[in-house]
Amino acid sequence: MNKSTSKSLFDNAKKHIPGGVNSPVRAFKAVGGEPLFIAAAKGAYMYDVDGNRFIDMINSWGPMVLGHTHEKIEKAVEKAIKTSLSFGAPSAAEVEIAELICSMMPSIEKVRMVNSGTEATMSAIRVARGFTGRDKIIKMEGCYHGHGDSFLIAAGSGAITMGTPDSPGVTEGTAKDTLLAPYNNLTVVQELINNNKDEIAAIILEPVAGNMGCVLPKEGYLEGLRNLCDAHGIILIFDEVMTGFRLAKGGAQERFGVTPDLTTMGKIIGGGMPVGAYGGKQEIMDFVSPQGPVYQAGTLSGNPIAMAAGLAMLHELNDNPSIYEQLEKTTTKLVAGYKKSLDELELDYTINQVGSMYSLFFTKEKVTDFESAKTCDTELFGKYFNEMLERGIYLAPSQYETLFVSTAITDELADEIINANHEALKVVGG
Ligand code: HOZ
Repeated sequence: MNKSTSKSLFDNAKKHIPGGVNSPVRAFKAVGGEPLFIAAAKGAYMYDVDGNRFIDMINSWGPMVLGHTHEKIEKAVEKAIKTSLSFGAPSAAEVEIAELICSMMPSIEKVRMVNSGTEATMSAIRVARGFTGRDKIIKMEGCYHGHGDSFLIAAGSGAITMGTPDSPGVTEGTAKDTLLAPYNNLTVVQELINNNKDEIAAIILEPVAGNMGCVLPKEGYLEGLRNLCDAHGIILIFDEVMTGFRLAKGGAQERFGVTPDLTTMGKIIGGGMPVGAYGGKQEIMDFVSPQGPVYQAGTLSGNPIAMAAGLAMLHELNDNPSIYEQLEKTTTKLVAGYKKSLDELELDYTINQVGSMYSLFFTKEKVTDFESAKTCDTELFGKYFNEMLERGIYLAPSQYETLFVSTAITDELADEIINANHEALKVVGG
């Protein structure tokens, strides 16, 4: 595969951008090799600057649930661009999208737009602290909630990949307010609550973890957290940046039937554009300025282009519920195809799947938390990633990420992916 233009761009990028990339996982450090620079994407495909074509299995880390440059979203953006690129003042689209989000996610009575998932989680925690008058939060090991200081403690995603789950630069004072529990472990959460009586403002987690690979909540886990929060006056926050509007219209909370107090959302509500949001119960959200005392603001919040893209995306999902069945069917087919190859080649593996999210872990352990995720053979994953890339399949460049299927993956493309997967596995493990 010709990578010469990507290579020279990367050489140049390293002179002016830390590590040559604007987000660490993209540097391909966890898989060996150098990043490809992307020139365009349409439907199921991404094209790099050297003219190579890939079936995209990341879909901008989730939001491109309808594939890239969906016609309706593209048209909505074209129309909005003619009005302005930014108002910094209220617009009708903000009202419409807020109403739509509240109707799709029933636990959300009021919602505030921000510009990224990181902003959403930082703001949600501040509101939870302001509302309860408490400082501490409980976070689950291996969950990733963006790069806010409070969350860079045993953090997943690029923080694991780069070996900095506890980042330098986070003060001891901040770190001591973040208490940790293993994912899927209610006993430790109960102990933390007992040992920090009336001090815990919030429990935050990804209801399906996507940043240590895809890890599902065990039966009763989310319900157990809900009960503990109710019993102790703690705010339950679901980080649905990945799962929101993807696992169901109403996200993981609809799929698993557990209602959080606050929800954080990300790029999918901007149709892939830089957007985030947090929302939840009215009595909590009314603590946000200017209604209440908790300050949070932003000129770009509710940006008209992002709102137009988000509205087009959410309307499409809201009006076509069969999309979710289609996504799950395709993903289940992929997973079945993978399993057949892995069994045939007698490789150690675990595959976790929920709806259109899945991960292939190179370990024979069940992956239910950060500890079990760490039993994976990451070296083997790196080889497998590169073999898949050679065969035109673009995976997330780390064992500790999730793959996201889009509606643009047809039955034929699914077969192509399964075949490529078989060939790649034969090379690395056969
Ligand atoms: N932290 C993101 C995935 N969990 C990756 C962000 C990016 O590189 O775009």
